[in-house]
Amino acid sequence: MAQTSLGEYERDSMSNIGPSIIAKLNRRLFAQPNHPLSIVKTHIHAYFQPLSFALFDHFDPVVSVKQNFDDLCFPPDHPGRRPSDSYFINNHTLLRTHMTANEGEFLRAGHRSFLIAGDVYRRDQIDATHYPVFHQLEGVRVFRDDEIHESNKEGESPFTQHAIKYDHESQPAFNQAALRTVTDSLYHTLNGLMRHLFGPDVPIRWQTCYFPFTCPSFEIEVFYRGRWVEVCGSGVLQQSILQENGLRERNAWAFGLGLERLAMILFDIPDIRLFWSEDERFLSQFRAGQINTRFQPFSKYPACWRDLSFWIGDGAEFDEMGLYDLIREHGQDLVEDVQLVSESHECLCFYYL
Ligand code: FA5
Ligand code: MG
Repeated sequence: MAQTSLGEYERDSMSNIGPSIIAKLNRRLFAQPNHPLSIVKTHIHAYFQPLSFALFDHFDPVVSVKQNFDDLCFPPDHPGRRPSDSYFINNHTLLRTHMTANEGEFLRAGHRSFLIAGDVYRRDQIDATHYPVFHQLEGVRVFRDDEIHESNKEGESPFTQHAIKYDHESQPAFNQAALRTVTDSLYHTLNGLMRHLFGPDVPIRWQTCYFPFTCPSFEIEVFYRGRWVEVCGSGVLQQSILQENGLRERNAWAFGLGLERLAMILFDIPDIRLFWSEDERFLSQFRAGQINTRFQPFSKYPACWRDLSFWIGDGAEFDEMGLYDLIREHGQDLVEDVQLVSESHECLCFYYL
């Protein structure tokens, strides 16, 4: 993928992207195989691979207003369209606010089961679970007509009756069998993914919600550190979107996962800002393919190592506790660890940080 550069775009009264966001545009966290976001992405792909989903990533986050909003049935007054909520390059162009913006081009290229992952940008609140740049992994599955069947009640998701009752009015071309097949498949596929990621014991819950481009729509939340964290939006794609992209098929589901939030829960990473850290004390904790890592907190101060060595005269006693007191007097609590690294009969060598 070529470097993203905003220099070639005209600016106008909608332009609102500052240097701190521009600095994030080409960071490519996915390009680091040992980065926790890459590890989560790869682990999700491993779940979908046997289901024949292809994964695409590394593509440009610059999209048109048409791709990000118009084509996805966002109403004209939707808050996401405002410069207060999204990062606009100009009146027609912005940094995508979700990966759904790229769905259409993959549908038009003929893909029917696919994952697309990338960086997305939103003006958002400041706290440990929100950041103006984050990563989403989107999945889409289009159903052939011969895959629609009257499913047996046993496998039916708790939301299927809800979906049938309320949503065939807003999507009139949907028949009940289609709605049932697609909703059940979505429910079982994403529940399976949550178990693949978190095992059987982590509590998850589903809620109905609203997206302009899906109906019915659902969110998944995971219970973590005493509260419910939203990790996924999903739903049955509006049939008009499939038609606009030239598909003969009428039925599809889609979902969008927040990769930072999944990685935070999986690895016990307490703050979303850590994903942008270039500090080895963060990066060295994670290895490609390992999902059982638990994040070990480290100082918020940059690492700073010092070596000390002492020559001890013949017959002299070395007062180790005296040394610790001396270091504490000078360095106070900034000194986090002091270790003896080598010892000979006349020399002691310590380092501290
Ligand atoms: C969407 O972005 C929809 N495009 C998802 C979707 C796709 C729905 C396909 C239906 C079909 P939402 O705004 O809820 O939905 O974001 C999806 C996930 O991204 C959230 O569940 C959350 O895990 C994550 N997320 C949202 N905002 C932030 C943020 N500021 N920082 C970190 N993660 C975020
Ligand atoms: Mg949401």
